[in-house]
Amino acid sequence: MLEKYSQSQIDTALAKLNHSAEQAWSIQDNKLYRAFKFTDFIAAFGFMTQVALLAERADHHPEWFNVYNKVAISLTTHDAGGISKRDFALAYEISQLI
Ligand code: H2B
Repeated sequence: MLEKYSQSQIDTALAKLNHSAEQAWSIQDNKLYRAFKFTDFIAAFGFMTQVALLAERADHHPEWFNVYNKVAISLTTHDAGGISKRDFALAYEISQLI
């Protein structure tokens, strides 16, 4: 069973994650959240396909929302009842796609 991160662990990991990110990840509703905007639906869906492959490989899956060229991703660890290192690991890999 994975340990949920404390507030100070979240703050530290978030600062590290956002170090080189243009659009920052933030905490929304106790989840690790980031919104992405693409040129069109095909670009957005292509990104989602890449994220799906990462998620399946990690056995860690996003809650997400898509309309046309917008994708919003929320990450949480159900097993831990909060945000864990698995969310930050996937968020980092997602950031690398951009
Ligand atoms: N994804 C996310 N975001 N959180 C989880 O706790 C989680 C998951 N658990 N994907 C995984 C699947 C679990 O249900 C399987 C059995 O490993």
